[in-house]
Amino acid sequence: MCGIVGAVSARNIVPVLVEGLKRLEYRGYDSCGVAVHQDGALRRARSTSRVSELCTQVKTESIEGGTGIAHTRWATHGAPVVHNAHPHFSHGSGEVGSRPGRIALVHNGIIENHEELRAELTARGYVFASQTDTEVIAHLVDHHYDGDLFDAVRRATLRLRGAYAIAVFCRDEPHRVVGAREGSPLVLGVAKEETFLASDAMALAGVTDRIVYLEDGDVVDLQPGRHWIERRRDDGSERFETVVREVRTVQAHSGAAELGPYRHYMQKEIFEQPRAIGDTLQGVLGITPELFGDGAYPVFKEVEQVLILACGTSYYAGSTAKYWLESIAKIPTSVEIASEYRYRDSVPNPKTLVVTITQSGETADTLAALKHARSLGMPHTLTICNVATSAMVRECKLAYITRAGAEIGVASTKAFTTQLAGLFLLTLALAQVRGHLSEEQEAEHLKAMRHLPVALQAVLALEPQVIAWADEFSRKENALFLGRGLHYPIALEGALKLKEISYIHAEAYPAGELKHGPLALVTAEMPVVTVAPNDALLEKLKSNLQEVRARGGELYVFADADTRIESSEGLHVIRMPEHYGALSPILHVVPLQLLAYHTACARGTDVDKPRNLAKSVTVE
Ligand code: HGA
Repeated sequence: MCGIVGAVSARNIVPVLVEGLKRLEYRGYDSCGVAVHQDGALRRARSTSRVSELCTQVKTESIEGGTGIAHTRWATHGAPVVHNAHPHFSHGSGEVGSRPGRIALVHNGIIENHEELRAELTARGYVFASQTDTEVIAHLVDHHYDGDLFDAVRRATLRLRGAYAIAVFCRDEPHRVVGAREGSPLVLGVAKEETFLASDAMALAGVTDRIVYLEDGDVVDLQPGRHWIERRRDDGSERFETVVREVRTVQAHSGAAELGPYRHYMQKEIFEQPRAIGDTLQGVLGITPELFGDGAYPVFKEVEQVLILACGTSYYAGSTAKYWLESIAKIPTSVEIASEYRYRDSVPNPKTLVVTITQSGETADTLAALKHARSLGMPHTLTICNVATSAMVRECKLAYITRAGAEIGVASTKAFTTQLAGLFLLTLALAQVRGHLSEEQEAEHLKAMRHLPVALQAVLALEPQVIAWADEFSRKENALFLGRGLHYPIALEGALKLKEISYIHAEAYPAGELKHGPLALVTAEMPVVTVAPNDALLEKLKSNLQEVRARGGELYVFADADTRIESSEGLHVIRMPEHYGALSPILHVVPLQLLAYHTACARGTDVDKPRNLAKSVTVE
């Protein structure tokens, strides 16, 4: 989702700001901009095109300076047009028109009380140049400014409701940038004679690997080579106190990973799954609760149920895990969409293991749901997350870090399968502690898990067969996905992938539900994709397939090797190379990813950056 980069330095920092934006580009955005302090004034360039275009613009307009901020925006309030792009400048009364005000600001998040603040600031003579919620912050900082930007930002944040990460500088203080965060990620980059700010350490790869993770309520003062952090006290006093946050050395990883022989990052990431799963399981020599952190054993022993909180693809990983947790670990499990859970009345049980699933660890809805669960008196928290340094990992007591590596494609693939691997380990650990895992069963499951990278390679070899189907799919406008049991969430994930990147309307149903409604939709124009593993429900699923065929529907079946479903008129079968028991969702989702990918390619969509979507959803 949208990104922030800021810097104070003695050198011209514009190339660093633009390079930082490029590293965050993969997350999706609809406009971008940069502002610097130049010759005693604020200067900026903004664009609704790509960052490369912004780069040309800053060169043409000779925008240069040592103090600056930059932003990629994914619009929440106000259309994606240039005048809504960040940075925003304050326009004080009497300063409108050719003379911009003195404050420049970028923001990630949503200001919930923006209407009230806008009315108040308008009454004070401030003139708004955009429809964004963000612009109120620029004016508010200006309103509180009395020669000390740090103080003005501190005071302004006390008025803000909602979520924000901001970076601000002022015309009257040429060597200073101030940042603040509440609910949206923000990090500080420390270097010898310069200091940086970014929404993700990845943006600073190449300039510094010394990172400070800011926390909610922090306001930070950046000057060349030094910084100062204060935190809003949580005693309701509206006072701030100085804090020292640890400077960590992080492994510099670049978002701009090489594409290699692949056409898109999504394709590359689909093909990286054998490696990603292998890395995620590396070091797992046996099942033990401590895989999830010190102190996991007493928690696993105490809990009576599991509550999984997640969004999007991660929610489907959680839905798959529910089948595992109830059948293998015999523990009651519920799975909730994070944004729903936090706003509904629920009945908390303190003996619940609250499990959050998030690729980035910064998903605003999931973080808020976690805090809600905790506020209801459920202290046992665990996350399955791909980013060890994320807010979610810091918030949860226990964690399993998946090792998918940076995922650039907006549509998640390797993050999903590695989440499933982490959730399967969690199932086994809970089963063990609850006395439902014999040593023999443990050894068998571990053997199957270790074989996953090889099994995944064999599934990836199906790509040419999937491409042949994708060509037909690309001419359709609707598709139905069916699955049963633990493959129902896989059908949901397959439909989501197709929607996200090919823009074909797709829905998934548990196969048994077909006759209760969606069968009415089945015609020759509605391809029906079915995940048909050879499990206990196969015979039932075969009847459901007949129901579709009898109505002239075209069936596309991913069948296990030993199912006796043969291709015939209107029935297309791709045979999966192996039958994989409980772990088969990890294999079955792969051809669905490939189907979505190649269908999108055939339709010519922007696969890695599908319209309206963004990676790492850091706003509610
Ligand atoms: N609400 C602001 C910033 C949006 C954002 O953080 N997107 O990820 C806007 O609409 O400009």
